[in-house]
Amino acid sequence: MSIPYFANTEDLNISPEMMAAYDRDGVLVIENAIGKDECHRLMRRMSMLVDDFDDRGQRSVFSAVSNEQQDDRYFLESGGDIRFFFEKDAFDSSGNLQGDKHEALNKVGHALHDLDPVFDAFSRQGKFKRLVKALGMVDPKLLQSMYIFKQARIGGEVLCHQDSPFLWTEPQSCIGLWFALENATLENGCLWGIPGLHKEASPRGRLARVGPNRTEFKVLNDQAWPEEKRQPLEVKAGTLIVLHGQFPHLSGPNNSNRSRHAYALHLIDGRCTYPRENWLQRRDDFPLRGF
Ligand SMILES: O=C(O)CCC(=O)C(=O)O
Repeated sequence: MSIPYFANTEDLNISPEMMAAYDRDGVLVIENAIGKDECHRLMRRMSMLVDDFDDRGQRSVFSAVSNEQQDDRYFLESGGDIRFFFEKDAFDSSGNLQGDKHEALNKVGHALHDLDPVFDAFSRQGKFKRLVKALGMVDPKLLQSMYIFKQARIGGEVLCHQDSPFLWTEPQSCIGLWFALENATLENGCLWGIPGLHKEASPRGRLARVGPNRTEFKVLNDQAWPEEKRQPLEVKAGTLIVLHGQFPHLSGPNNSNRSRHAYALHLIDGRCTYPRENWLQRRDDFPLRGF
């Protein structure tokens, strides 16, 4: 059965059919969840943040083509900051940035929703609060935000993964809200997912800090993902894809000449324990906030 697409009902109200689809598949696709004006507002704001970013300083690459950890401090301390990560193919063989910085970044994260007024106002809308509460979150906290560029031609592939291993809580509670800011197609690297596997007893792995600047990905279940069951999630700009923390998902490389910008916000339930070993930590003076 293919993953259904739902039209937005007023203010993202969740119908019993939507609830049943999320429970069955671990993913919920809601078209026109945000307006084109909102997409453009976030894109314009990001463009201004990139204008202000000095690309001659820190140059950290983000790649999601293996479980290899990103053990640099720039990444590990990004949970409480707005940091910029490049595509690996943005550099030539001598390490020089090729082209414009606006077309070289992989993502910006991970506290846009707390530190930037435009992303804060977007992320803390009542309709998103009602949505995650309807899906069972009692005390939603906004943990992580990422602006994902999936650049034309160099936008890297994201291997099949779940989000809970990276945003572990006890018990598990992570939900991802992934907003397409531009059309996402097979050509420019739309999301894909494998429905139903979120019902497994536990996430298939866990990323944990094992030293001050060192993390390790511990495999808890080494079965291969049944990739033959994966389904493409081609969507129009303005669509929201709600991802259960244990929903396996991926995206292909972008070989086209069109970018595929997206904004992803991850929430956890404040009633759950958030371990000190998680890679993403915040300073004590910068606590997690809800809506
Ligand atoms: O946007 C993508 O290509 C991947 C996003 C993703 O994996 C996530 O938001 O968890």
